[in-house]
Amino acid sequence: MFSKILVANRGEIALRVIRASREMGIASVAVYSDADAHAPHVREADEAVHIGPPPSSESYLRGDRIIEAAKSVGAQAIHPGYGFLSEREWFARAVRDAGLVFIGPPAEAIAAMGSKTAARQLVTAAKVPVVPGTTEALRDADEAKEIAERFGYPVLLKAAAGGGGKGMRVVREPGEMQASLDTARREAKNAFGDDAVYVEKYIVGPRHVEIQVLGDQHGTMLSLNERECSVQRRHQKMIEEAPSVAVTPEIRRAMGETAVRAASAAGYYNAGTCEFLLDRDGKFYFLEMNTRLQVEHPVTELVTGIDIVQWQIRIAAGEKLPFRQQDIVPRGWAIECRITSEDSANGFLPSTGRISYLHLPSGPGVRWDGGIEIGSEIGLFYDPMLAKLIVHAPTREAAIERMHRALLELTIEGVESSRDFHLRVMEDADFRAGAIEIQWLERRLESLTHAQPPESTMRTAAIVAALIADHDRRAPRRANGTGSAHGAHTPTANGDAWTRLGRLEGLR
Ligand code: MV4
Repeated sequence: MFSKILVANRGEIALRVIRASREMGIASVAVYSDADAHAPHVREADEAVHIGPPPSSESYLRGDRIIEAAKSVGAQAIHPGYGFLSEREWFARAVRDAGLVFIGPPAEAIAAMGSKTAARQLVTAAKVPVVPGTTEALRDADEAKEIAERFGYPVLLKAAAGGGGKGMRVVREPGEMQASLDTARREAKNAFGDDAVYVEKYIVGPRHVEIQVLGDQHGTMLSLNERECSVQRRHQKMIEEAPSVAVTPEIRRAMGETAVRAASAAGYYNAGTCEFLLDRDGKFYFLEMNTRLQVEHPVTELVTGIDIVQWQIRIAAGEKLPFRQQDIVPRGWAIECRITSEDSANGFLPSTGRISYLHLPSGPGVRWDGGIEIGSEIGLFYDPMLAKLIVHAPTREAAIERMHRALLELTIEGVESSRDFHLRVMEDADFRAGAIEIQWLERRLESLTHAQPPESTMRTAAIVAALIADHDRRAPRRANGTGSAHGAHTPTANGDAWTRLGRLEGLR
């Protein structure tokens, strides 16, 4: 086993890896930019190395400096977290070439899944269902129309080099084809430097369900079951849960076996995720594989009881997985809310400032994976995700109530956050019924952000208003002559606010 690893990331995920290492008796080394000199991950690690100025292109994306840092402190392995260098084939290769271990999949597997069309071809050969479509880049609009006739409209034009929804265009009839193809090509060229576009049948109203896989270097590849990730906005996930209300035991088994086949076809090991679209008839289609640890891994950890990050480290060190597929027994329900410094009342505009007050939720079944503390400066250099609030409970209903309760306990001052947005979702009838698909949030955004404050805040406001009125009746402000018309009451023995709050129960 390693004695020291370097964590090539920042924020909550750096802390997550540092915690895993410490529990395993492994020393951790943080890296940091000038903007993060006082960040929690720097303090919590056993050592820290400065790697450059605030822009990530000059710090957290500088693979050369990070590898140099690892060598200088005698670390044997590098954990990339997510984002930044986590899915760069060249970095995984450079780490290996420097005589260090990349805590993740082999560079070849990152490459195999990196091109969406190449991945489609690879997994199709392994009998993995993909959305009906082509794998070859389109020549022109006439060819696209010919193919669309075969699958039937609507179809979706996608960037071959793509991912993340860039260069995607829905085409509903042949007359739109030329203009949509031109737009998709232009977007693809801008985003990926490659204007190759291909065509798929457009799946209407699907869910985004993904399978966590975990494989060792000795031929064991396991499915850790699904996560439901349909609550997303502009391809940014906001809420994830495990399991999914739409996944039956039959779908779970079939989807899990499919994900294992897809990963195995790429020569994969370590942790990875296969994304699927699940349609209304229970049919699923492989979309792409994410060759990294994902933000939402904690929901899987909570329902399976498996520490994915610790196993990533053990697998990288060459250990064998000691469990088999039948040992994976999910328990209860987990939900994660991504707490971002975004102003949901103003189009999710990024909010900046200094965290001036922070009260964290706790209690039964509550996990806080955060990267902030009082005094943290939230700027625009990095991702707006401040923390993840994750809950676990026996049932979905109990998990929603628990998340709602935990969000009520959470106070963040100094920047706007997505806390109120999440409260509203937990109070939403569609969400509570599990009636969600990938377009749900964007259709509901108006009512979830621009209406009144969340139900729970309105109740609290009503209680506070009643308390003030009650207080005014008891202690009229005689000094300025604006005392209550009711005049003074005799103070009661139990006149404290909490007792009075109890008597105002009717307002709840
Ligand atoms: C699709 C689709 C419907 N039909 N493909 C979006 C990002 C990229 N990874 C794939 N995406 C989609 N591909 C077909 N044939 C709908 C989406 C899609 C989506 C997928 C997952 C999560 C959120 C999404 C939001 C909009 C569209």
